[in-house]
This record gives sequence, C-alpha cells and structure tokens, in this order.
Amino acid sequence: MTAHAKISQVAHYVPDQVIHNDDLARIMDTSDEWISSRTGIRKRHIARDQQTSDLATKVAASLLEKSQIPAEAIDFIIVATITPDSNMPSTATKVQAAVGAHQAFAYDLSAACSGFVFALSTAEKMIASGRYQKGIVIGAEILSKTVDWSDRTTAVLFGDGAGGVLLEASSEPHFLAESLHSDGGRGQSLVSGIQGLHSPFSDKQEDDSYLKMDGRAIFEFAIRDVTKSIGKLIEDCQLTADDIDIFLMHQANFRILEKMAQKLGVSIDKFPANMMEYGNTSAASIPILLSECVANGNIKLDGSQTTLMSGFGGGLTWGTLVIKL
Ligand code: 4VN
Repeated sequence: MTAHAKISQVAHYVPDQVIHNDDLARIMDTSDEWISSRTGIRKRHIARDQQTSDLATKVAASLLEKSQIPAEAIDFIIVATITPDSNMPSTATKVQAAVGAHQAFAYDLSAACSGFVFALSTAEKMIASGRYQKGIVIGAEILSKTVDWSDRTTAVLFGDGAGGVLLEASSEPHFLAESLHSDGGRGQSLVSGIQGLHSPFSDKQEDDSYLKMDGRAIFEFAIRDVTKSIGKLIEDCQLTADDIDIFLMHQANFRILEKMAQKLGVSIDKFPANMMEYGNTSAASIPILLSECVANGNIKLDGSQTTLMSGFGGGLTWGTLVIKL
C-alpha cells in the first residue's frame, strides 16, 4: 500500500494596512496609470508592526481551527520565505511554538517565488513516504522590509502576506506530476539580502541588501523558460492544456500571465489573478490565491478539479505541480 498526500484545508492572512498606487505616487515618481497598465497591480497590503512569523502563525492557527485538528497532531511545519524574522530561529519554529504544535519538526525553505511550490513538493514526498501523516506548508513574506522604497522600478511591485495548506495522508493519489528547476547561473538578475562581506577581517565591507531586479531578464525568463516547462509537463503527463481546469500562477504581473495563457493556448479565464489587490507576495502569492479560490467557490477541494500550480522567480527557480484538488 502506498501513501498519498492531499490538500485538505487552506487559509490566508494579509496585514490590514492597504497602500494604493496613488499613495505611492505621493512618495515617488510613479502613477496609478503606469503601475496598473504594466503590472495589473492596484494596491498592496503592507505590515506596520507585524513580522513574517505573525502572518504565518495566523495562517497556521486558521488551518487548525478550520480543520478541527489538535495542534499536537501536526508532524511537520515548513515555511517558505525569503523574508524570515531572523535566520535563527527560523520562522517555522516560531509558528510551531505559537500554535503549540509540540510534536512537529519545523524549518524554513528558501526558493523565492517558487518557495511554496518547492515546499509543497517536499511535503508531499514526506507524506508519501508513509512516515508522516499531517503537515502544514505555508508561504509567508514581508517583502516591504527588503524593497528599496526610493526605487520606483521595484517598490511598486511587491506586497506582504501569507497563505498555506494542511497536507494529510490520503488513500487516493492527488499529486499527479511535477517539474522543479533552478538556474543559479542567472541568479544575479533577481537578488535580495546581504550580499557583501561584513567581518572586520575582510577586505570587502558591502551592505547592499535591497531587492534588485533586472526586470527585462526576469520578464523574458518567465515567458520563455517557465511557459516552456509548463507546456512540457502537461505533455509529459499525457494531458493537454484543455484538461487543466485552473492555473494557479505566481502573481508577479498580469501582463506575464496573459502572455503565458496565450502561448499555452488557454483562455486567461482559467488564470485567477489577485495581484490587483496584493501585488507580488513572492512565496505567499500562490497559497493566498488558492485560499481565495476556495473561499469564493472557484475551487471545491472535492477531488474533481485538475489544477496546475506554478511558481517562478529568484534563484533563478521555477516549478510546477499538477494536482487533483
Ligand atoms: C517573476 C516575475 C517578476 C517580474 C518581472 C518583470 C516585471 C515582474 C518588468 C517590466 C516592467 C513592469 C514590471 Cl515575472 C518578478 C518576480 C519576483 O517575484 C518573479 N514584473 N516587470 C515594465 O516596464 O513594464
């Protein structure tokens, strides 16, 4: 008997404070017209006095509450994030303590905008091994603390938030196919975090930690490489794009999603989008979108829908899962 994994519950949480494009236009040389026409983004939620672990804890608590599972029944917690509260302790261990999941092991996973997809793939293997029965997988980010608020080319794109899923053992297969990729050779086109050396024993004393992006390079990467890998995965599992009911894509830019849908030959109507409301929340974008789709009835979690989840971004990393939801 082989074990399988299924997504049994979803949840998301975003900070209260909403910053509109017009609010940004007051502090930098940009406009609502420029931002919304090129990216689809109209607003973003920005944390005031919360940390990444606070957002992730809201999601974990909500998953436990909705599923009526005691915290002690959770075997593991993975938080995908590139904006942890600290390197040590990890964001996931803070969540573990906050919700009282005393039996769980917990760690963070760093794969930028692909973080949730990579974490979910990892978690699925743990459940499929038969060794673990219940896990929480969360994507949580406070990107507002890493963006350079004087750089209008990046500051307008990002937002804060968290989303996650409860993964449980199941007798039926739900995870149908996957393809995960990285290309460290192109890593410098999207960077954030301290890159320089800091010790007094080093010649180099750089502290250049803001998020920086070669927008054109990432745009091309998404449209060319990511779309190609999605097309190949669909083909490899003997499906056609028509067989996919819903495409849950990383919410970086609506123009990119339009181009991807066009190249894959599917209607943009199959691509739910919420970057209008949240901006790009990196590892949190896909689980927030999934949770909203369940809340509005678009996704039923009854095993009847073939969905595709695809994350792509820093690393470079990109990854796609085909899941019966
Ligand atoms: C994936 C992507 C992006 C991204 C790349 C480019 C871009 C978002 C460049 C052109 C610009 C509008 C904005 Cl595809 C970012 C990440 C990071 O999470 C991941 N926007 N744009 C314009 O001038 O039109």
